[in-house]
Amino acid sequence: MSITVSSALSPDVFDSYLTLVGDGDERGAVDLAISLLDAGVPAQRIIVDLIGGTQARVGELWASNEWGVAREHSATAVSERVLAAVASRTDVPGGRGRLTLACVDGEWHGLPARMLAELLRLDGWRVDFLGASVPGRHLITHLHQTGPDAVALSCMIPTRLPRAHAAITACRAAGVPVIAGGRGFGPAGKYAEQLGADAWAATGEQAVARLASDWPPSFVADDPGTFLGDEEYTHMVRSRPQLIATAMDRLPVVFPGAHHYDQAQIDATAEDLGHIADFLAAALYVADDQIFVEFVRWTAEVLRTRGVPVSALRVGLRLIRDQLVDFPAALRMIDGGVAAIGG
Ligand code: B12
Repeated sequence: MSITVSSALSPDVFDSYLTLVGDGDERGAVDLAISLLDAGVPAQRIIVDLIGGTQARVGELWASNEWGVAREHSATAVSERVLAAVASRTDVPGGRGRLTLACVDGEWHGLPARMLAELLRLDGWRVDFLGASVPGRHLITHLHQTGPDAVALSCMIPTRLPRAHAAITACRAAGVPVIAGGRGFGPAGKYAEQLGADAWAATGEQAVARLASDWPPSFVADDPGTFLGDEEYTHMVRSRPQLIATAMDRLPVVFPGAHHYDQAQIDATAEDLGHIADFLAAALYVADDQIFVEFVRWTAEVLRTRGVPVSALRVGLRLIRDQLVDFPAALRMIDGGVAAIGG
């Protein structure tokens, strides 16, 4: 395939790439990306615009139920290989310093972090990429072994914020400044600041610019303490299994259709209740109702595209709410979520 630079990232290229990853055509997708590189398209544009842009589209196709989970997984796996192929064909000078990049414990969105790793590498950093879901203590061990200039911490979903806080606190205690990123840190990175990160960047390219121009940071965040959770948060975390088990027991009483659920439906329901508990816990941790309200809104939309009535979500929320009558902030958050999906 021969592509000129001017038309390199035309809509046709995006369409072709989406078709290739949607077909699980690893070879074709790699060939397309390499032909772009050969035509002079900067690796950064392939990473951010083509791979990143396509991943966003993959997310929409999954959310609207046009693509199943397997197709999303396959497309993501192909893009991981494309990213690796692009990286292996780019030489960079190095010399900026050494940096550790990790996803927060329980955070499985490894590809956005990997994209950032390659962008930083292209800018001359030596990057130790630790991948998805890195337990805090192993991250710290790695810091002691390698002595990096910075830690870049990726968090794509807010449920991981309490773990992000623990990791940020431990990194700073080890004397290594932290740059945080990923949409889990909230609009304009507000939770990154709240949890004591030294810096935040919205995108990989902004992170590259920030680290190139102003590092180590002149501004040092206040230490917000090692734990922000209050009694309600602690209760949510400790009683999570019980909350879900009780809700599952009561489900057929308030939702008779559940009597006929097969095992897959039972598992899916328990998983959904788990998400309710996890998002509620995260919202309590940073004391921001919006995390929970947005989650409820998003879940209602995902269920709607799958033909599941919003009443099913209301039932789930009520089953959890009934068990939290002594917890005013949790009740307020659940009520806010219910109101967001129309009472
Ligand atoms: C692929 C994917 C997955 C895959 C990830 C596989 C992998 N190897 O990465 C799997 C299947 C594991 C997955 C699981 C889930 N996912 Co998912 N996933 C996606 C999807 C479709 C693409 C992710 C991606 O590659 N994005 C591409 C890059 C380009 O995104 P980006 O944000 O622009 O990345 C840049 C910045 O974030 C930034 N950045 C990232 N990290 C860092 C770090 C630092 C330090 C800095 C400075 C910057 C930075 O730099 C990146 C490069 O520019 C997104 C949709 C989307 N729009 O992203 C959903 C998405 C992220 N997932 C979502 C959800 C809800 C989930 C699940 C909870 C689903 C579920 N019900 O189980 C689980 C959670 C799993 C977990 N505990 O982590 C939501 C998150 C919404 C939210 N914030 O609450 C999204 C947004 C989908 C959606 N619209 O609803 N997912």
